[in-house]
Amino acid sequence: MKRILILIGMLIFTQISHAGAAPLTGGVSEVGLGNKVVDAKTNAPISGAQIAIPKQGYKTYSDTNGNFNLNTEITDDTIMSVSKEGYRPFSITIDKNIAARPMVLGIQKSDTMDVVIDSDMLHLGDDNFSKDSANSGDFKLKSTGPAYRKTFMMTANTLAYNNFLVIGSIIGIDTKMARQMRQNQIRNSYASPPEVYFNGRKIAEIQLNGDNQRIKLPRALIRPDQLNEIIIQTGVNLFQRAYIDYDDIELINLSIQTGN
Ligand SMILES: [Ca+2]
Repeated sequence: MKRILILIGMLIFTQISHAGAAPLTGGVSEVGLGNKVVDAKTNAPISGAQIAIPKQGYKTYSDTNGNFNLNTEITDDTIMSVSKEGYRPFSITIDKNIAARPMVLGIQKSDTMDVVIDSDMLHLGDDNFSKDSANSGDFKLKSTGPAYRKTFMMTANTLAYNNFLVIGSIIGIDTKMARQMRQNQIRNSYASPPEVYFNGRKIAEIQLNGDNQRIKLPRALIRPDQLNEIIIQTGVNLFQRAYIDYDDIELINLSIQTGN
């Protein structure tokens, strides 16, 4: 089986530009203030976008100038999502430091070919995890078990394009590589990577946590004008032999997008 290594796109860093040069009132940095949602292409401010911290059940909206404040405390890494009709669901993993500076979030207009598979926060695993796990502070949802499965339609004209499964954000992966990248604090164990199946074939392993991960769907596997199926199976702790300890992970914003 061909192993496809998915690296975190640097996209997140292009999409968040810290407008930190302009100090806030009095030069005092106040957490969660001075953020903005803009159109990624035109930079025009976007009003009425919903900004959510799903783990906290926190929601707020951008004002007529696209501005919003996060009136909630961010401690550990957590997923923040932005949604607005006509735009692709957007999410980024933020932490205390990122939240402390003004964030400019560029969101993209949705494409008519986009297929939104799921925009809910999903928790895969068994609710048994170490506090040192990557982003463990973020786990609040009950796990739906070790695998996520969903069917969706793909039209015949998608065959004219490259199609990608896009995962908006994913946290909690405790692979060896995630440990090497210091995405978690676990010293003495690691897990196998989550696996992605498309129409019954494994198409990827996800080694790292991150935002906007894109997995190419092999064209030959696409079933045009029929239901297609995606399965995401979380990994297992490779150092726990007494029982199966699934790696507890969370992800948000699954979609199919065309691209290059
Ligand atoms: Ca577990």
